[in-house]
Amino acid sequence: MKTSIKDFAQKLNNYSSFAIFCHYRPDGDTLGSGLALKLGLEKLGKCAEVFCDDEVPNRFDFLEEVKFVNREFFGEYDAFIAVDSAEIGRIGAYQEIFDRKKETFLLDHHISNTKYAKTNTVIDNAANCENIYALLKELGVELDKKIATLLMMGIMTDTGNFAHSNVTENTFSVAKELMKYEVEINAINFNMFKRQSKERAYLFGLTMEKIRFFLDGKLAIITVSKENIEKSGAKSSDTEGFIDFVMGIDGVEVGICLLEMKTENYKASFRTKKSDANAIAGVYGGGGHVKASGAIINGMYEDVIDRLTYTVSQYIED
Ligand SMILES: [Mn+2]
Repeated sequence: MKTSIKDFAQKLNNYSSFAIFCHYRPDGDTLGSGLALKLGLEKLGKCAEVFCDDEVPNRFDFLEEVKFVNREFFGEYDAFIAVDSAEIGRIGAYQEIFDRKKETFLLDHHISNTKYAKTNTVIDNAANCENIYALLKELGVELDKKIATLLMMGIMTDTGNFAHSNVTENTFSVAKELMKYEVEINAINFNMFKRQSKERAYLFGLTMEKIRFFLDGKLAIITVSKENIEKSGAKSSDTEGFIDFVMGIDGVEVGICLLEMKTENYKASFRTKKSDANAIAGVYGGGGHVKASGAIINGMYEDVIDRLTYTVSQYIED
């Protein structure tokens, strides 16, 4: 069942303590969503804690609030809220306690969302932080610089600094409101998009050296092997953004990044210019957005490449 932001806010108001869950491999949108919601609920006199079943990358250090992200679960709460997480599996190890809880909410922007909570609100905005903004407005929360910075971080992350085609009038109108609170967008840009470790730079080189092209150069596949992660000293979370580089290559319509998680187990990220990335990921039981999606694929490396090439050949549009 679909719930409007208004009904969602009304239901939330019935409770006074919340555990908020961000997705693993946390990004600016999920952390911005979770932390802004925590600060907003606290302004209403409620209690809220943020949980993420993963390490928070160093680039979030510029935010004082990042210390409020917990990895180990603790405490008791009236209700649970999942943010920016299309499937329950995205919240990692917390899925079991989430599933057992009666009072659950989710607020998300992925069209593939499986509506795994009791109260589900999915609005197809560019960033989930646009939805959190709408929720905080509905709850009557007065924004401040901290909340505005967190929300702007989510919007800038998921829109590639307002440059992706998912940007709408709403994106800009929320951003305009947030700018009233002196958000330092240069700091967000630097920390989200520019800053990197030496290890990441090295892994980037190792990965791009082995880029492979198929379907007359319309499909580009990069593979981040466990071996190269070890060789470079980088972390698997450092690969975020690699795929976006690939999409800038002349003639590439579909880009895939295969991140080797375990032997014969890959996390595939899909990017497309015109083709349906959600449909391509769907073949492997994954999903996401029309131009950006993901799936987990098992199999021998060359078989995975063959299957992916075939799948993309079926869905490619040019
Ligand atoms: Mn998001």
